[in-house]
Amino acid sequence: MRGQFITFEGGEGAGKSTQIKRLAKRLEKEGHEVLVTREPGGTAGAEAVRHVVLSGAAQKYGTEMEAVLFAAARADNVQEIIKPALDAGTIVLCDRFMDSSRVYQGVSGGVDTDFLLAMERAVTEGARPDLTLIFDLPPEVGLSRAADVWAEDGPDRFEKDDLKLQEARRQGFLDIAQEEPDRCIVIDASKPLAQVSKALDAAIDAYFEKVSLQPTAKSKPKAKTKSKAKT
Ligand code: Z5A
Repeated sequence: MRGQFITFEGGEGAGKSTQIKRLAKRLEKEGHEVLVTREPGGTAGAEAVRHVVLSGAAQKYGTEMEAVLFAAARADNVQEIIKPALDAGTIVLCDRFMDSSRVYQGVSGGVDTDFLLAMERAVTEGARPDLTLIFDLPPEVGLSRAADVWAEDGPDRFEKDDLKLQEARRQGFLDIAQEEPDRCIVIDASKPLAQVSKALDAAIDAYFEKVSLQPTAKSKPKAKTKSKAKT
């Protein structure tokens, strides 16, 4: 049986990485096979592209060029990592995916929608997200959280954009959620960590129930061996 492809989307500092790590641990404990990946990234080639786009080195060539680079990185991640894992029945948790291209390159970058969607279709064939969790919060809150973890390099190419663009991106993700309610669930990411975790767990539980997902026989947690009876 094909695995489940779950993507995490939203603005900067929304808590996606924190929640993916926690959720992966939870699902593994429950006996699921889990694979975590991120975009841009996941493979050596895609990580190289990540460096080029996030450093801002490609910015001077325009947003279309950046869109193609994100799509190239995605193609590699899908072919090398995501699709084989899904074919093996694994739950794939991906930190950002195609909606980030729709929003960052489309909504705030002005790249033509038909061009973006054509690349999206070509690149994601056989690996369309089953569930997308959109972490929503005011951009100024997310940016201030992200600023706490910036290394000495400071903000990346997209974190430097002004608040108006960040607001447009927030709205872009919310619009996708509204257009595709069967795939997307919005999580209020402005809440304290424990509340966000609870909301995410509830969304995952409801989704697994909807698709009748159980741990695979191969990966079911082993029954605990009884401790030796005291004599
Ligand atoms: N991009 C694009 O343009 N087109 C594309 O197609 C794709 C991507 C795929 C990737 O950056 C960039 O590429 C991204 C879009 C663009 N723009 N930027 N920048 P990235 O992967 O380096 O960054 P990110 O995805 O934006 O992640 P992030 O800024 O690291 O945020 P996060 O993963 O959502 O948050 P976090 O690291 O889990 O949490 C941030 C801090 O907040 C951390 O200290 C946490 O402990 C704290 N935190 C987490 N949750 C909470 C709550 N609930 N309360 C308080 N504090 C919290």
